[in-house]
Amino acid sequence: MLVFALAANAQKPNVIYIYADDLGYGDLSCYGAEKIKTPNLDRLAASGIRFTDAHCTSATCTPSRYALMIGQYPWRKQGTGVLPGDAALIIPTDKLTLPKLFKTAGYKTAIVGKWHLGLGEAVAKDWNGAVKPGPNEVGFDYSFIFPATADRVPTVFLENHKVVALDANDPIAVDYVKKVGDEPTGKEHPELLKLQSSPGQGHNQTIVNGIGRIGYMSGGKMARWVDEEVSTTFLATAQHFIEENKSRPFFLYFSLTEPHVPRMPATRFKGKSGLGLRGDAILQLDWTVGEITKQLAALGIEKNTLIIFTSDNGPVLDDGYQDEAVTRLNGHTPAGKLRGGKYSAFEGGTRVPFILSWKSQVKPQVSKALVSQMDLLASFAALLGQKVAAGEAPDSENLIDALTGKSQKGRSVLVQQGGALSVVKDGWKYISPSNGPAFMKLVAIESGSLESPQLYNLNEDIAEQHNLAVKYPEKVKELSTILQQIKEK
Ligand code: NG6
Ligand code: CA
Repeated sequence: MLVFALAANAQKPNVIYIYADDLGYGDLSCYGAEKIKTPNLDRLAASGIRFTDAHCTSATCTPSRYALMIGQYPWRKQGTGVLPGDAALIIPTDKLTLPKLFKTAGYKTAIVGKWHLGLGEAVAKDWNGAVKPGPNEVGFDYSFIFPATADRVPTVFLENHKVVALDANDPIAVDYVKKVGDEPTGKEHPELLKLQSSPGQGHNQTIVNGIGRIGYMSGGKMARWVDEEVSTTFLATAQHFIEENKSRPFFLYFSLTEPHVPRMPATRFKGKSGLGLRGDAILQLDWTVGEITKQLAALGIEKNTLIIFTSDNGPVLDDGYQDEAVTRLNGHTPAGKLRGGKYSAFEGGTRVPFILSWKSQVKPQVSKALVSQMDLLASFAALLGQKVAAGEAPDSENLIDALTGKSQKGRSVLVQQGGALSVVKDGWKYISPSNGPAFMKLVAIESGSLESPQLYNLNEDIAEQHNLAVKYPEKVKELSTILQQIKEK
């Protein structure tokens, strides 16, 4: 087996991990989308490797990000589901993390963008002081984040430990149980909204920038973001970090908010895609990636910068707001040929775009290797000659050869987390039996839940149309046993 590692005296690559939020397997033109054009990402893909079987660990955000950070299946730990905006930090501060690995290897590390892994020691916390522990305590030298999701309060940025532009005379209070302050909510005053929430999906508590949010906040009026500026704020901050660190190796976790709800891109993108605000947000995302690659070229560091672009879970259309994602879809297929989407145990939940470009080392190609974002920790450790101590990153596999296109061999086994857990091996996928509705009405996505086992042959049936469980009971037994063994590990 080859194991690609940098020579001791070789120049270390800069690494930029760009994480889209809820972008589907079929949302980019390089992955087959015909109703939307993403030229910057297409160029990135053409310059490197486009993976066709790459996965986030889970069909929602928090667990996927948890696994990326510490190289462990998130379902091994309680409390790794979608977090409210006031949750405490769920990443242990004494564990090896992806940014710590880079730090030990001599990198300057930063996160810019969505965090969604909790902040502070407890739910109750003072947003007006130093909010910690958080990203800086788990390995990032610099952080510029929003705490949870764009649809959750507090709708503010934090730079390192502090809320940006906070006025001491207007302190912030946050509550997810009861209303704080006396501002009108989306529920009480829908006429104040510029984007209506979807019936039955909440998103109707505190109103910020004409949009009802999940959760209540008061104060911090100066500090509240304007949705149309969020993405460009992250871009400018990311570019500043790149500029400042152009002469040494850096690791940037650039965590975008597109196309998660509320989709409210900069005004110049509104109406541009013809697919409603979701499509417009994807155009903004593509433009953002283009701005980064342009900057790298201008600084003369594009050849030795390794860029990974991927997504934290599959796509959803109506995720809480009436933003025309459904009504103006125009035949676009966000999950491509895959069944299901966000929240789902079907492939649409966790199989996501994954592009890796590293011009000085990696030849353009398409790779079918089965890879997980959780594997980046062990893989970068191998590349950089770093040790992973026993007990750290237990589920992360060293796939550096597959990731750099030296081999097409990825993982032999992968567990996927939709609602139910699935296991994939040699192109066979077993979805464990689970209760719960097969169709999630509010978001109009098939959950993949069924009370009996499901078995699909992904090599012949990527759309998971033919449940072969009854036909191949031996296969079901083999895979359910493997899943059980991994769970008990
Ligand atoms: C769901 C929200 C959805 C979105 C999601 C998290 C409701 C009804 N829906 O609970 O709008 O915020 O959580 O998305 O509240 S994620 O990409 O961060 O996982
Ligand atoms: Ca997400």
